[in-house]
Amino acid sequence: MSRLIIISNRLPFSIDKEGDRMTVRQSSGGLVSAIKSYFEREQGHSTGYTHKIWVGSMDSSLEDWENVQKQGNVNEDFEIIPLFPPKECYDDFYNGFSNSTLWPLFHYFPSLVENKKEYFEAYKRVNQLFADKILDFVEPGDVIWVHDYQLMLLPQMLREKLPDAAIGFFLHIPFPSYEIFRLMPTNWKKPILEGMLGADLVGFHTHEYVQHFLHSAKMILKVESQFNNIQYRDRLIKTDLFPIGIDYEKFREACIDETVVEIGTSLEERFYNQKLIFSVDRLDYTKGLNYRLDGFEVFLNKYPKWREKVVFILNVIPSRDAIQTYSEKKGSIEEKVSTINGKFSTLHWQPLIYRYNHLTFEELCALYQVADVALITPLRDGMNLVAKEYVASCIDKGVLILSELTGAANELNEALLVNPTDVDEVASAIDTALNMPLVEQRSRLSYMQRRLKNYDVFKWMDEFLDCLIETKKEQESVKVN
Ligand code: GDG
Repeated sequence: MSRLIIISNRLPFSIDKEGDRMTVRQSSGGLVSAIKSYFEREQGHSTGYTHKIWVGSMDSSLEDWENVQKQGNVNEDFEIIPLFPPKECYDDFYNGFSNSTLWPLFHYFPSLVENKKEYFEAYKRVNQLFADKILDFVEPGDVIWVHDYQLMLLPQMLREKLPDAAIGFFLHIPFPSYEIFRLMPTNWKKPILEGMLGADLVGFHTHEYVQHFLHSAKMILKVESQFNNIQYRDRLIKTDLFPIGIDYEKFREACIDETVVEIGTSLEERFYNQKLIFSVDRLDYTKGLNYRLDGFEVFLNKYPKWREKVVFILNVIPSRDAIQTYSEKKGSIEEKVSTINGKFSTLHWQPLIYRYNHLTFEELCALYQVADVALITPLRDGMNLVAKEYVASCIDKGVLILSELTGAANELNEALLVNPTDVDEVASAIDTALNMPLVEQRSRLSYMQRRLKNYDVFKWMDEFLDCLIETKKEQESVKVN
């Protein structure tokens, strides 16, 4: 049995320091919850890996990390190997190249892209630090799985030193069309594609992202593909779609959790006789929050019969506030929220409840359960797990309004799919959702729930890892023949 090494930019927790007291705070986020669920799954399942290791960077010092370990505050089902990149270069790597160059470009916001040489230099440097760290402890037979856009150069850096290792790479965000990808300077886009092709298996959420990647590889690196397989530098590399799932049972079990039920009941009492619309997103321009608020405003204007009968709970999670575009976004959302509330509120009713804070897992599940409608309308999203979690959490009612520009829209066809920039369409979808008979709601939910149950996060990880091992075998048989 081999060891599984997961590599992501961040570890699944961070350290909070209050004087001498250190506490470990679990991070939220799609990648973290997916892999943690998989690692924690032991009862009745076998992951097939005897030893699991998670490598990621920490924003605390080595000293804090050692203290937290001494205090026995880290109690995970896997070994943790932290990396401490120097602060000055981490900033250009993370806020710079990762989130001001790659993120806007890959989400089709080319006007927000900042192309700065020092950002790319820092990106290379941090990817190399990850490579050096892994090369320190990797052993023959280890299976290496690199995650996401912050580490696109890493597979090739590892391949140079580990020609036979099993290396997988998964991109959690969209891979854009060639016409967008080619906007990146040549001396960056080539190493990025080559970096990804250092892996044996390159995975994406959707068929479109796979095709976009293959097209860019063909146009930029002149490599041909056949049935999603690429022959590059004498190596066979596979690409395929692996749409990430959720821990379906965890959300179903939360439906009967005492705390979740308690919070849900108090929400129902508070909003007695009113319909609830809910959304939760990181604060990000890709999430389409301004358009969503415009859509809600048009809805209140066009369908006045719903005034005083509907409340929209908009929960926004603080994110990347060191980047100017993000901090500006916060101001414009808050302005719009207060305009809508100022315009439509009565003495007894306020249409929007806006929160800028994290929710506990129990609060999140309770909101999923009591919400009559989830309004999830990103302008682009690799997948969007919130949509899947909402559907999984609905018991006997619930309508999902989902942007057709999310990866999740491919699987959740029974949702009301909308173009997120078409505010009239969003407004009319809200009205349709609120009027939808319960029988139809349940029927749509049951189709989607069946799909989410069958292809959950465990299946996602198993399929990716099995495919990686199969690819290694195929490479061997090609060599022998
Ligand atoms: C990438 C891609 C892709 C959110 N707020 C709270 C909270 N969450 C949890 C949700 C969900 C996760 O965070 C967010 O899921 P996303 O799908 O939006 O993923 P990201 O991590 O932002 O990003 C995305 C994903 O990777 C997976 O491949 O779907 O397209 O951008 O699990 O439940 N959890 C708690 N409190 C919150 O306030 N407890």
